[in-house]
Amino acid sequence: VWRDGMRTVDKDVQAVTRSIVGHVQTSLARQAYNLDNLGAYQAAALSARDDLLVNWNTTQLTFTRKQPKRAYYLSLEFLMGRTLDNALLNLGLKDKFTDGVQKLGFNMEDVIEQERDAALGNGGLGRLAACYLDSSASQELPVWGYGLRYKYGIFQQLISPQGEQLEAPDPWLDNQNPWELPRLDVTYDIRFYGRADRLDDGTGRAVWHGGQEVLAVAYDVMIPGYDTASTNNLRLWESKPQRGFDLNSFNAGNYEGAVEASNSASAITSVLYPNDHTTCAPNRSIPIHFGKELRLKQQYFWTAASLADIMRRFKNAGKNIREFPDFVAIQLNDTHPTLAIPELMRILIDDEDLTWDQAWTIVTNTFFYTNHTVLPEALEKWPVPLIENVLPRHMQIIYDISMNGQVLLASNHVSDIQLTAFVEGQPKQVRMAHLACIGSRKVNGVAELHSELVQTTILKDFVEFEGVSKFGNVTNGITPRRWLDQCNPELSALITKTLKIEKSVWLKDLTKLEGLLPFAEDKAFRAQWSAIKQRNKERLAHHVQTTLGLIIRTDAMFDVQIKRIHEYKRQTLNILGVIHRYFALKKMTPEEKKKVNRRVVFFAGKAAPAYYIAKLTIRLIVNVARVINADPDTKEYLQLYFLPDYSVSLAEVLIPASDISQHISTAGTEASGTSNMKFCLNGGLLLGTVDGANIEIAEEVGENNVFFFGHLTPAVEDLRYQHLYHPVPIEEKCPPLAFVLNQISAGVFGGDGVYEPLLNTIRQSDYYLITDDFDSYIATLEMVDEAYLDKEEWIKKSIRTTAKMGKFSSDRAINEYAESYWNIEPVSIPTGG
Ligand code: 26V
Repeated sequence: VWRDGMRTVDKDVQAVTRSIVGHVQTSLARQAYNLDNLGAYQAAALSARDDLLVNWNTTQLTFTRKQPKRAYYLSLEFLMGRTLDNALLNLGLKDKFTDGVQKLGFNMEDVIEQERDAALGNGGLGRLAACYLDSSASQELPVWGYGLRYKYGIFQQLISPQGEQLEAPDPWLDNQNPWELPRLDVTYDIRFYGRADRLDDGTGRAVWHGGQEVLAVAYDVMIPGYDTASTNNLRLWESKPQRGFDLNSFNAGNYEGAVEASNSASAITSVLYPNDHTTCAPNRSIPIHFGKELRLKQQYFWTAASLADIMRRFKNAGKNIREFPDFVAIQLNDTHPTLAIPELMRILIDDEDLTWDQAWTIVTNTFFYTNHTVLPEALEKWPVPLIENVLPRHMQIIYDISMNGQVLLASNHVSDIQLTAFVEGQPKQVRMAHLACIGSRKVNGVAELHSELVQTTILKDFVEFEGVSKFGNVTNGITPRRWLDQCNPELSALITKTLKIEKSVWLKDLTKLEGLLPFAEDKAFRAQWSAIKQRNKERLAHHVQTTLGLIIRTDAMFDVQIKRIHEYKRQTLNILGVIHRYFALKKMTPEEKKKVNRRVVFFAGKAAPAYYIAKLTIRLIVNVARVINADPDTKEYLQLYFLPDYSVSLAEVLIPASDISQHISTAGTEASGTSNMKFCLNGGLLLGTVDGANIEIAEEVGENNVFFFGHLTPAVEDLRYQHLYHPVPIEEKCPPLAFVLNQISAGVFGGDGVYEPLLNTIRQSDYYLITDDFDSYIATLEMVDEAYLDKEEWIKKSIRTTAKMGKFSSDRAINEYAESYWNIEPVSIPTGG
């Protein structure tokens, strides 16, 4: 029996237990009576997978039959987190499975916790890709993801007794992965190095030959939509040596040579690169060359395999190559897949015999490019000699694209020929954002302010040249399925009860949350709302106690900053604020302290392994925590924790427990932010700068429900200029901050001078404007305290915030891409399997 296109009601609890026990015996080859939690998880996952597979098959069959235009989301990162809970909720089977595993003697929460996160991403960019896959499937849009199947995801973070970050590999595939389907029959040969010889037949074609060939093998991950049978696909590539690789060396007795060739092929998809926002060392002077070639090979391996696969599917449909853009849209998630542009040119010219102009028309109608940062150190540039060596044919094509752009310019009487000369510098480098821009149909940023900055800074020349209509904005979004229903089940249930509509209605149209607004005035409702927040704090405290052995008080405001550690995100501003508060508390009389708002401050986040200043920031936080939490004068009023190994599943516990969260980047630096949306959706208030999506959140929830501080974007450049040419000593500019810095230097938090390089970034050029924003930050923190002490008013703000978050559903965002960019439409999937 199917309901609304879903197979749910038919499957009773008995059928669930039967299926799970069946998998215990036949798939796991174990006995049900001595099963542990891990075994129960594996069997439950395999059972859920059976249900997903039925829907997945129907969906793919429908696409093959109907041949709709499809969109492909190319992303080097997909930060999926855990799958079981999400799959069961989307299938509508959570309750049945909860009962079923209980009948077998297990607790569902413990079973769910056995799953390791799929952590194939660094942060916001990768998690955004995961949210977009959920929304695409939920809205029955024909969208496939393409990425890499890294053997090791983002490193595991350990904190040493000194407070240093240590990195350990993340062997996430060690327990087998029930969510992937190896497609050993879907493979492509990918070439590297060798030579590209232009044919002298006047066609511009070339032959690329020799070098190394590596095999790409497909692994498919099912992406279930919510409350629909529609189940999309995420295809991840693994690199392997070709069969019969280097047989010559092997036969000649050169076993080492043969093994080396094999290792170098497997190396391509062995590990996710952990440094987001840095293509070179963060001190902006020492470029890191180490590993650059492997990263380029990752990018090409993945784009070439994906394009070959897309092309094969297109051709199987029997269409003419000129119709390619009518059936295929390809979204470039940042510049990482930009090589797809010269690669498609290569296929069309060298393999399909098209002319340059014919090929260019197809390419520029197929690709769409999303920019995710304007920070100069994060913009990808590849040295020409490196590309020439690894991808000789692509370097020729890139030069041709650059030259053609310039011919066009000259014929348009544009004087500044430099414009599209995106191969520039000494040594020569290719600016990938420029290549992505010129090769795409449209370009977008990820929040209003950011999209504006893209058009006025890094791609300014292209706006003049190509017209502003090529450029747009799609403000990021988050899936309310994972980021409310799954992570905060009690709040989800209260919302459903209060709105008096089915859960599936508001989860698919999040603007329905506005119906909560009148209940902000309802005292009994407020009591329920705040009781849930309290239980979520206790759930977090329990989690921290069982995993870290720390006792956290829950009768305090929970203040959270969780994100990658980076100077521009200003965790330093936060920790300096904490230290300031600590000394203020130390000076208070017992009477004064009684009026203080109790605070527990949480940090979590990873630092890129080579990012020295970010690692020092972690060390400072950990050591300040050690002092503050042990100080009998203050520990009742202020606690501080750095929770190690931040992940999607840790976020799912932290976010629902937060009263306030901090998003305090220097204005103009955070493209959007997405955790800001997650906190607000869960009724946490926002303390932030006028940056990224914070601005649009404030527009929605009203400025009186957020806490804003700090200088605005237009002031930033001037302030930096002042720092360099008219520096004012901190003692004069900001005495409270000078005091805090001096205490750290004096060793109050230990360290024996280790923090000096971190402190000097502030004392010297202060690129991220800590000295300019500190006073308004402290003043705003005091306003937050005051507001929190008025409990009823605070809860009202919390309810109003959740109620106005409808805009930030990733369903809205993905619809904007589908309609205004890709031109694709939903395909309804027949029920029945
Ligand atoms: C850049 C690089 C540079 C080369 C080495 C590896 C690597 C890996 C990732 C990146 C991407 C940096 C851009 C990024 O992650 N941007 C974030 O995107 C989020 C989703 O749009 C957005 O919410 C954040 O504000 C933005 O920082």
